[in-house]
Amino acid sequence: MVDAPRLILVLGDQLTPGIAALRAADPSHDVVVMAEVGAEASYVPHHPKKIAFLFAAMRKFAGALRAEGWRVAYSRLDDPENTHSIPGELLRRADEFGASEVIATQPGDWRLIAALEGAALPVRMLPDDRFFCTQPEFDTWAEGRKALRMEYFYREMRRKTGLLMEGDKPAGGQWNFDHDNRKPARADMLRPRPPQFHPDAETEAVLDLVASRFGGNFGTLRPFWFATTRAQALHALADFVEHRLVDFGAYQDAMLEGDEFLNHAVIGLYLNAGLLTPLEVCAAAEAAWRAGRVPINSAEGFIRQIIGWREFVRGIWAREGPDYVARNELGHTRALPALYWGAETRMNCMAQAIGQTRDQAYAHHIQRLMVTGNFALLAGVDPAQVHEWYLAVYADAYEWVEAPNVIGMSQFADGGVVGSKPYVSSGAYIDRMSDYCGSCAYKVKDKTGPRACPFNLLYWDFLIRHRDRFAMNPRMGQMYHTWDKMDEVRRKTVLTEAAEFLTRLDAGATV
Ligand code: FAD
Ligand code: DLZ
Ligand code: SF4
Repeated sequence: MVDAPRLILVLGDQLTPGIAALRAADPSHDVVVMAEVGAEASYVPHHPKKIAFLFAAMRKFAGALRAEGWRVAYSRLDDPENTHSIPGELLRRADEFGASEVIATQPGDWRLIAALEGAALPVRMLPDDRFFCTQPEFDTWAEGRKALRMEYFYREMRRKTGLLMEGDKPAGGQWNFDHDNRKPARADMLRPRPPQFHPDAETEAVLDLVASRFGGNFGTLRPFWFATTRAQALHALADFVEHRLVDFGAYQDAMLEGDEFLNHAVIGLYLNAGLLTPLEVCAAAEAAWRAGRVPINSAEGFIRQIIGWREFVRGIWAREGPDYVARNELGHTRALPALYWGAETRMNCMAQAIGQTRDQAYAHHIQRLMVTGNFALLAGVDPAQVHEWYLAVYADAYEWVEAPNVIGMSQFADGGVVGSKPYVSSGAYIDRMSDYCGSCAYKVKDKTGPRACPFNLLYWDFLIRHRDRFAMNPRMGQMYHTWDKMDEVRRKTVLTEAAEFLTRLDAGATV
């Protein structure tokens, strides 16, 4: 008698040929299970472009596995037998193939880990080893430290990977070149944009499906231009390294109206779905620097995002556990304003960041952190609602990477696990780094009055509401000092106008 096959689960963000579950499988015997299911497509109202990207990439990955000789049981969303959950599809396939065991790679979402642990058949979950740093290594690094700071972790990762190292010294004599970065950008019609991939017939079929099932979700589906295969994603990477990496460092924090991508790579969605590996991405950037095609501040700044921030947040997510997404250290309870879902706003920075999020399922780091994230934090929005919004609207969003960035870095709802102080700013920062303020209905220079920039009002309101917590923070003392020196009438006006603004926001007025 032939042994029963095992089911090899490959999730939508596990589209990597060498992923742990596939490595542990026997292609001549086992059955790969992939499934488009309602539960995954609707745990948050994902942007239609995100769903289409994943379904198209999943279908093509399944085709590539079949071409290599794998047996793949693929469930399409509209298969009549589809049970619409991952455990349900595993049970159905176990019945179909006489399998009694599942091999999976650990999902990047505690909800799905719990679902697999509770499945009515045994699931062997292997660690996801597509990261430079294993979880035991991260835990060893974190053990006994008073605070976990990315910069020190990053240096360990440089040493471990050997990226941008000269012997045991950092290339160029410094670990971090950010003092050369953070320049505002000027509008430039000739700035090269990321390549656009024309949908083929298979992707078009997915687009029709997504339009009919998820057309009501926030977000524009067409034109759809994302890469959906590894070959296309590699092309997108090469295009970035050739055309945009050169000025990545200088303009990584800049924001410009109508220029959604600037010098960013726009590869997060490919990395997180598994179409690209972090090593090949970093190696390509390092090679460009060694060949003298890009400066060290750009290569270093870019590689730091990947072996530093990306690995750091992965370690934090795994270490902090399932309750992390429910943390709310600052006790914020305001409902997420309707403008996040596209309701009209007079704040040009918010309209720009949210408008491009609707159209492209993309905003770059500083838009996420210093515009939409900053506003939600200053306004005291419930972090769980902020977390769900970010998880839904970005094509690169999965809990393991989104939650530490939102709950931690952006909303300070973890009380300082990810960052040492909250990322808050008045309108001045946005004005310095963007061209948004020039065409805004508000005046960034106005601190009070009918056209005062809401960020200016809410900034002080936030700091004063949380004075007990932050006044002793050495990096924030100066702000309280500035407030205390302000004229008393002015201080009162700021707080009164901030309260009025928040009342209008809660009432659903266009702000
Ligand atoms: P680039 O700016 O070109 O950077 C290159 C790569 O570095 C990215 O593709 C990404 O893989 C990595 N990277 C950069 N910053 C970070 C970071 N802080 N954490 C992890 N990786 C990073 N990134 C996600 O991948 N998914 C998310 O859901 C996500 N949510 C975020 C929410 C908030 C509030 C903030 C402030 C940041 C978030 N980020 C998230 C990080 C960052 O904004 C995106 O990785 C980046 O904008 C993706 O675009 P890009 O590929 O053009 O990145
Ligand atoms: C995000 C997503 C969506 C929209 N749909 C599916 C799906 O139908 N099938 C699937 O296997 N994965 C999907 N995903 C990705 C999962 O939600 C993801 O694997 C988990 O959130 C863990 O990161
Ligand atoms: Fe945003 Fe204020 Fe500038 Fe308007 S004035 S774009 S609200 S920062």
